[in-house]
Amino acid sequence: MKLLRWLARRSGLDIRSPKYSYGVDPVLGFTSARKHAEHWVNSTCGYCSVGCGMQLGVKDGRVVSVRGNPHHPVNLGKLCPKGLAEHYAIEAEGRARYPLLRKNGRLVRVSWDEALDAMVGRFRAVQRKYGPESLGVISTGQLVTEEFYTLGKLVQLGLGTRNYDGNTTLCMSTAVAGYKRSFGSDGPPGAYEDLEHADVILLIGANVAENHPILCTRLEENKAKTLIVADPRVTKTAMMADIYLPVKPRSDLALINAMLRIVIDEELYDKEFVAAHTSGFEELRASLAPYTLDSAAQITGLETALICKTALLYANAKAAFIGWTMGVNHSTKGTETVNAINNLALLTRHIGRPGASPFSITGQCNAMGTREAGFTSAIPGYRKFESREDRKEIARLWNLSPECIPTRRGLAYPDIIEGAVAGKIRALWILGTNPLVSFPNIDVLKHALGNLDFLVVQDGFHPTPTTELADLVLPAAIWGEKEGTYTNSERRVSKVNAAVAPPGEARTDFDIFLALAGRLGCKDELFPGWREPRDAFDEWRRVSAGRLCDYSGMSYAELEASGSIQWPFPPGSRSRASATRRLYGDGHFATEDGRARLLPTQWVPFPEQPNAEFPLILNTGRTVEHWHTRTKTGGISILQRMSPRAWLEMNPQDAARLNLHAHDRVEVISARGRVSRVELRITGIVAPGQVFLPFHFVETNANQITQSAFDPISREPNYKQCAVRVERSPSSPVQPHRNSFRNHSAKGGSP
Ligand SMILES: Nc1nc2c(c(=O)[nH]1)N[C@H]1C(S)=C(S)[C@@H](COP(=O)(O)OP(=O)(O)OC[C@H]3O[C@@H](n4cnc5c(=O)[nH]c(N)nc54)[C@H](O)[C@@H]3O)O[C@H]1N2
Ligand SMILES: Nc1nc2c(c(=O)[nH]1)N[C@H]1C(S)=C(S)[C@@H](COP(=O)(O)OP(=O)(O)OC[C@H]3O[C@@H](n4cnc5c(=O)[nH]c(N)nc54)[C@H](O)[C@@H]3O)O[C@H]1N2
Ligand code: SF4
Ligand SMILES: [Mo]
Repeated sequence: MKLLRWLARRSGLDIRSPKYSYGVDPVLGFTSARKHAEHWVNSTCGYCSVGCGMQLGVKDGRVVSVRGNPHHPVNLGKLCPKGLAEHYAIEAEGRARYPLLRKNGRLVRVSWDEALDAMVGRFRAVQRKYGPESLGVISTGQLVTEEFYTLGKLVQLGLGTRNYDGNTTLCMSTAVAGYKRSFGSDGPPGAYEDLEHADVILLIGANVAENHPILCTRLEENKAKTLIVADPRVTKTAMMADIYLPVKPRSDLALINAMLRIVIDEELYDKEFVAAHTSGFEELRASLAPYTLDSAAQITGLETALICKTALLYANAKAAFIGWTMGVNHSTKGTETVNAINNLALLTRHIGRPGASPFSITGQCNAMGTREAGFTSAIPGYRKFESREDRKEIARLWNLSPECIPTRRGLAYPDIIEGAVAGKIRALWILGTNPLVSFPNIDVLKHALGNLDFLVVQDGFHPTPTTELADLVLPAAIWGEKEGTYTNSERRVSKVNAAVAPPGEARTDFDIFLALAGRLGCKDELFPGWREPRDAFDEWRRVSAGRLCDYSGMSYAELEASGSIQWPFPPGSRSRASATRRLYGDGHFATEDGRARLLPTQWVPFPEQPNAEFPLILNTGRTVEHWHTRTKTGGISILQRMSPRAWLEMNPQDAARLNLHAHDRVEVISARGRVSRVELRITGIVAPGQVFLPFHFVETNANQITQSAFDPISREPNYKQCAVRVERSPSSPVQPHRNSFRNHSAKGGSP
């Protein structure tokens, strides 16, 4: 009981309140409050891509509680701390309630009619003056698939601009590009249950213990595995490993290439599979010449014996799984690193079998949905802009002439921002993302947004650092207030349901899109008779038929009944239990010749190496309690109290050299700017020469100092390395920061 009281206090819960009964979550030891709901609504968690099944407890028209859905195959009733507190986001302070239009420099409340008229009027005026492509749109991985499908058609065909991308380019575009290059299509080939079947699991730059916590329960189920973790930082996940590889920042590509060389030199590869199902073996072999054990040891900082051991364990495993996330993707060499990972899986045939997969763990709840249906970097259904057949087919499905379908994709996210800096993008619509906190090298972004004629921001919260700069703010419903589907990292489609109505005059993104289509005069052509998300889902099922991401056998009724379904799922597919199929089990890939491509890759040092002025390497990332820019979690006291502010991790050797002490306030300075008054943590979690800063906190914004360097193939930012120096802050008293976004207004979580 004492422990319970302590946990409750720490979590901001009043344990004495008779309104609550308390239970300790069996997985995380987290105390959960179960208010007495009148009824429960099945849904899916709206944070990370694990896609846990949830039930929202409703009482008197409010969501008073959530609990894990015991029947959902992903989580079997478990939830992590963010999931357990997600309902507090619905009533958190700072929800956007009314459309706001800037008049005489101030945002003032207007009607929806005035808001949408202003948006269409201004967008069309800009497009008339500067051309259709002077309009840019930046979306997200956090809407439902039905909304992504609708938005894609609306932007590409209704608004008529190709310059449309999402925050997924800050996140998953590297994995998408890597999969397309190696296998001919996007789509993670494996399933979460592979974590239970694999005998060797290699996690590269993936801190699942903080960021995909429920996946850890899968890892724990598998007692027979050897877990290998490659991360420059001794994360909670690294602490779970049997073998920890403390790689130097951005040296993974050299490590994997050395492993590939060992696999080939020792003839540990599957010769039959390679001959029958891949192309490019000889070019790959030749490209590996520089990656001797000695050179790899020098680049990675790992002992040669450790590299050897890792290669042999992986190659000799019955089924080996490689999972990666942002430690790989957030790099100018990200796509090539994904290709090297795929090379390794292909040579050893650790793909398409139970336990065996090269698996991108993904990030946001529905990053997969926008990849499948979103019409940003591909035509819906993983169709290619460049393919005449694909364009003809989609035009036929949509009853349009093939000339309407763009023949190439427009600008990627960073290039839209560059376009605004250059004055080519003149109006921008940002929805479901908060770039003023999340985009690298923020000053460039501020400059870009300052250049625009008109900025629309559509968000569930206001003010946020981005809505504050808007000319028009559109208030959106969020998770808990809307219906549709999410796809998780293992291609599992789950139903999302509304438990309550949105606050004030906020509307679902879906409703906003249809209202805009009406005003643009394209509603009847693009969305004939549509009224609800189900209409979009039904069309998407037809459009996805026969594609890798085939939804055609699914229905809302079946999703509700079975909890979730993995694609591909054509009509007549077997029941959910037996539908956990893997891609490429037959050795046939989505390339023109059906063979997977073995691709040569080359390691180079990361841009902006440390130097005399900026001697430390800055790594940025996440913590379990917070979600990205904290619009959702910053107002939840249960989470905010656990992690109230940013910190900088520094190795004791560096701290001693700089004469810094634990809890000192420090300045973190790069060639682009500084982050002020961060609390110093002195810890061996980071190696000498490296520091780590979470990016969640706008008042100490890591992206004030990160660099504008992007992967040339995927356009993903190099968030994980830049050169900085650290100094003790001047000992002035702490001033409340102008932008200390909701740090002092945390509500929710306490009864
Ligand atoms: N709690 C929480 N969970 C989340 C999110 C959140 O905001 N909060 N966001 C979700 C989203 S959108 C995403 S994309 C995922 C991200 O999930 P992760 O990728 O796990 O998250 P990060 O903390 O960004 O980075 C992962 C790790 O990469 C390591 N790393 C840095 N440089 C290198 C390198 O050169 N090599 C290697 N091997 N590793 C390196 C970092 O030290 C860090 O531990 O999390 C999702 N889940
Ligand atoms: N330095 C550094 N920067 C990073 C990263 C890093 O590791 N280091 N990680 C990058 C990665 S992987 C990611 S994914 C990005 C994430 O960066 P962002 O996308 O900017 O982060 P979020 O806070 O998730 O922003 C989502 C926004 O959508 C709003 N919202 C929520 N639900 C809805 C809805 O249903 N409709 C609408 N219209 N709005 C909604 C939220 O209030 C919030 O403002 O950050 C990137 N930035
Ligand atoms: S692991 Fe991810 S999906 Fe599951 S409860 Fe936590 S945040 Fe939600
Ligand atoms: Mo992400």
